[in-house]
Amino acid sequence: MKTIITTSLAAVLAMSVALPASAQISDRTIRIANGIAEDHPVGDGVAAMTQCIADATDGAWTINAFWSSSLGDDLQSAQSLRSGTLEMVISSSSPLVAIEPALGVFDLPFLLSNEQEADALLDGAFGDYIAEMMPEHNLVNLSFWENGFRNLSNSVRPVESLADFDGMRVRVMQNNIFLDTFQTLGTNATPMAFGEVFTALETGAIDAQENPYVTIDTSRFYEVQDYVSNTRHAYTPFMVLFSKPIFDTYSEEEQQILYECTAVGQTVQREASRSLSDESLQRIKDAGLEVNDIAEDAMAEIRDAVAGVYERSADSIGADVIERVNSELAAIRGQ
Ligand code: KDG
Repeated sequence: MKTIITTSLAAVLAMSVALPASAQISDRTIRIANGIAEDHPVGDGVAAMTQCIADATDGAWTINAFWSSSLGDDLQSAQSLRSGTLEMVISSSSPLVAIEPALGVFDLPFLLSNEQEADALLDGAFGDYIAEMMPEHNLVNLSFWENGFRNLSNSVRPVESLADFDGMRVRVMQNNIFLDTFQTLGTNATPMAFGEVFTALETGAIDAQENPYVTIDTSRFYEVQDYVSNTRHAYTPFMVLFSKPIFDTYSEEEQQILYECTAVGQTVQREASRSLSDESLQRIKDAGLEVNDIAEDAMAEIRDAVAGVYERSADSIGADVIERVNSELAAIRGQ
């Protein structure tokens, strides 16, 4: 009898080893939450990621994206991931500082100068360092996509100098570093979830907000604003986050598909973000908004005014995180 059981067990083990990889792929549905509209470049990334997943799973997975905060705001959605009740969120890092304060490093004013630096920082050792902080919060960061360089829009006046910020009622993300930055600039800053911004601008509850051109365009903020100033005061990434409680139920092959296909989405999304930016700016101008650059001497005064945010934020972000980002950026810049 023992011989028969041993033989049967060997046969089962042999089959499991020999089973085609597809046997490790189950039927699954992945819901994706985010706050922007589908015609934002994130939509391009999601479409590319979805096609990659369809090919890799032979159609076994269904991807459902929910746009314009329809599943809740960024922080609410991230909390759902942590509890295992939602699979994925594509969110700016900024509102998630309530979960991991170190993410505030990306909100430091004028930290990054261009997209090349951003890609090198996020796709290199520093991005890995930040991603490794997520599992303790029941989150898995699959990839960094691009929110982009943020510019101020408002309905009061062109902002051409530090003084022009004075008294402006500006919505900022729910993040103390952005709050400190815009209070230091002299504004009356109000933290607010992204999904509330359009109505607050439309009703006049606030005068201003700050976002990349592609967001000002695709979320139609230009319909309720009059001025846009090319401040480029911060570059914020999108985090493509997955629920760790759900991720842990996936086979190794399924987990690899998530990493590989969000990487495919990253390439497409970043390209779309950068190619659409100029089109978005033109649509903003065509809508009649007054768009201005800020002279270098005025920008220098603005940068100097907010330099103190770094020191005031060091404790919340973590001195080691700031030291790490500075050394990584020095290496990227060849300094
Ligand atoms: O879900 C999309 C938001 O995370 C993103 O648009 C956040 O930039 C943002 C803002 O201003 O709230």
